[in-house]
Amino acid sequence: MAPAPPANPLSTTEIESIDAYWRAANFLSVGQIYLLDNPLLKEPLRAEHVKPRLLGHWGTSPGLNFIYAHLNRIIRQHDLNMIFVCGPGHGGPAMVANAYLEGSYSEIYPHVSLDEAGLKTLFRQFSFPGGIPSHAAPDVPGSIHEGGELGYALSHAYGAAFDNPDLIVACVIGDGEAETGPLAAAWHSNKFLNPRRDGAVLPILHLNGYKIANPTILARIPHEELRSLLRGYGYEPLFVEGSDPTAMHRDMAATVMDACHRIRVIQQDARARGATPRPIWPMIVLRSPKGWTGPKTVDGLKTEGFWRSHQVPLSGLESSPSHLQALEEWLHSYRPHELFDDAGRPSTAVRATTPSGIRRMGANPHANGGLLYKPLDLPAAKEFSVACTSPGASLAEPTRVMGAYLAAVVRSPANQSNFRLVGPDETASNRLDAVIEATQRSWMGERLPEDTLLSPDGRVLEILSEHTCQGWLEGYLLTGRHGLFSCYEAFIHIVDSMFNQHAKWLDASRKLAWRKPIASLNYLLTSHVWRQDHNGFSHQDPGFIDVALNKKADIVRVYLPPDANTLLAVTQHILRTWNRINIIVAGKQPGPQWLTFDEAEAHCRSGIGRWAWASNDEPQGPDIVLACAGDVPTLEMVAAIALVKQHLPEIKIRMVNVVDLMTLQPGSVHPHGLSDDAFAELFTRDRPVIFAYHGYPATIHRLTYRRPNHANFHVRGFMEEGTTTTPFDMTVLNRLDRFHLVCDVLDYLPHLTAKTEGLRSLMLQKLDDHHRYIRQFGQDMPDIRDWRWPL
Ligand SMILES: Cc1ncc(C[n+]2csc(CCOP(=O)(O)OP(=O)(O)O)c2C)c(N)n1
Ligand SMILES: [Mg+2]
Repeated sequence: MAPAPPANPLSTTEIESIDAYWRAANFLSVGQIYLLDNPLLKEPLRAEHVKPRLLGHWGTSPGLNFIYAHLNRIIRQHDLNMIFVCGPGHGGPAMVANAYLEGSYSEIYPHVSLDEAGLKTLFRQFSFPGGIPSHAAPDVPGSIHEGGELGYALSHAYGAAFDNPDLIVACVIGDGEAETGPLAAAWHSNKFLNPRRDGAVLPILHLNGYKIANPTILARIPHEELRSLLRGYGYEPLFVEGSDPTAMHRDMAATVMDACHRIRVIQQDARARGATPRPIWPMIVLRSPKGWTGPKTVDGLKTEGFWRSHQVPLSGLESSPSHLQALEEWLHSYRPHELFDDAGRPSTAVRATTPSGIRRMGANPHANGGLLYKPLDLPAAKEFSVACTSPGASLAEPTRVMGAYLAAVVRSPANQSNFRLVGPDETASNRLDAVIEATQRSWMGERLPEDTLLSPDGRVLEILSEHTCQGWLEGYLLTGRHGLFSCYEAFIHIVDSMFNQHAKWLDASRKLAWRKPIASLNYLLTSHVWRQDHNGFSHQDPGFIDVALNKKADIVRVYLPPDANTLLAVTQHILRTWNRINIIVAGKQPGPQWLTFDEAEAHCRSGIGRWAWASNDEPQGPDIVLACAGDVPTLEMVAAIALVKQHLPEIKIRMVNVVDLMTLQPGSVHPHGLSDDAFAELFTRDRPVIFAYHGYPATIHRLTYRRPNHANFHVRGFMEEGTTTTPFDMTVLNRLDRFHLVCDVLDYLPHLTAKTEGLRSLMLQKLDDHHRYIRQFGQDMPDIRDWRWPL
């Protein structure tokens, strides 16, 4: 138990000034939702002063304002370095109101000045065409969390706190949000937070009792059950409950002080003694009415302290004089004339309660992480490359090679608090274990003598919650650091929606000059569709790429390195990029090494290219183009080419490998897209193209449908045929194997029919042999397992 905090009851004057601030923030929240004009109510309120469409969320806002006011107080009192993660991001009016009152808003947006004209702009712009969104979106100073899609506040908060020893991340969690799976898992982040090295998270469960139209679960379980639940998650919940403002200010001030005191004691203890038993961190449960201080009833129906206050409690104002009057009374209840002077400036009493400079939560650089961005110290990837004396002569496990490189990245003293690897318990399985050996896994839980590579100081974060992994990494990146998320390809779909949200965040952020670029969100998707033959159908899904392609072209990159050296070159590249989402799909199983490191690097730079050693189309040009993207499709295509060359050497083949999928899109759509001329140069204007692709065939068509020669594209890929079988059989089931590919070549070069029937029968025979062999012996035929590029 932490020693009692110093007694510090709020004086009457302090209560008055904090209440004035709260009233001002509430007034500004209501004003933003409702008013077009007459911001200081200098005239009687008329319907034309009110917005024609009322869009926003009132219910959560007074609680958020209350919390913000009290955090401001503790920041000022102890000069704390604190940011605010607003789980109920629909409380955008509150976030904006607070940034405005503390002055950070007008510094960034001078046209929203601290005067009457600025107030009018502030009100008008909210949820208004050409104005600002209704949530805690990137345009809100101090926000790293939009909160539109609920569930990620706590994992974002912890991500921000890792490796930021001085930072306290206050994280408001809606009691509805707390019902989501991602939020439930994120409570356990405290098992990974090291008080010696990391900052603190102060969760504040906002128990306002309701969601949109329902009570919340946590508000309707007995007090003791809630306390036990939160204690079970490893927190000491401190309760602030009630609705009387004066009593609540007093309680909240004491509780916030208690919580911060406990945090300080935990940190001092850990940092002075060096010991790191897992602390029981404090958290706050704020039980206050939803829509607190709003209309108590509307049309006779309970509104304050009920779900009816969630959005806009009073509506239809143009046709309802009584609602208009209720709004006017509601606004006047905050006594705006005491809070703003005649010119519309917040009063001295109100302004006196806010911190100054970068201690203001809207101006804290951690919430604009690009300001703190330091490039990674990257070792030369070439030193980690594998020998390649001739194409396909040697084998390598691509992700193991990448792992050795990442281990060097985490070992670099310059990167000690600047890089994290996250994953859902698959880092070793994905053969990145060198990173774990270099730094260990982060673990604050109990450790047994037989445990290996678990340490409070470990920098690899593993929790079996893809949501939490993603949230941590996003929080880490948004506060200016770097990282990589490695995941089974099929299960990355679990975070499809989080990916979407981050892509939207990046898209909106890059339009704001004041938001500085942050490091890219990097995914390594491995144990991919073609190498999950042991786990079967549930583990076979290449569709994340398609989710990613829906996002704006300039945000997303998809890399399909065909071998270990190319994976290494891509890794080195992506770790230097910013404001992107980079997706690498690469296998972990031993595979042929096709390119030297220098060739791989050049291949990555162009993103696509003809592989001369596999082609025989010069000087006269190809009869057919054989293209591939992905390590397994590349292997099968190269093997198919070997068969064609052996049996029909007169066929002129051009082999094209795609490592950067975005090169296929027109240059007008994606910055990496080839020009149409360059595309036609590679794929010709009239030759058949057979394309062996890692994922769903339609994706290649989608990317190339406007390209010259698209009508001649024939794509093989995953056809949703999966099961527990051999690796080669997976390709056969989906007609991506070398034998089917040879048949495709024969099909699309019909003038060769007379000479090719023998080869076709041989291929069908091979497929038949394969079918029988694997059923008899349980593994692939030796000439498949031991195949090497022969030429
Ligand atoms: C994942 C997700 N599901 C549904 C919604 C729709 N939604 C918006 S606000 C809300 C209720 C939130 O309640 P709570 O977290 O208690 O926030 P409060 O407004 O009460 O502070 C819901 C369901 C959402 N935004 N995100
Ligand atoms: Mg709620």
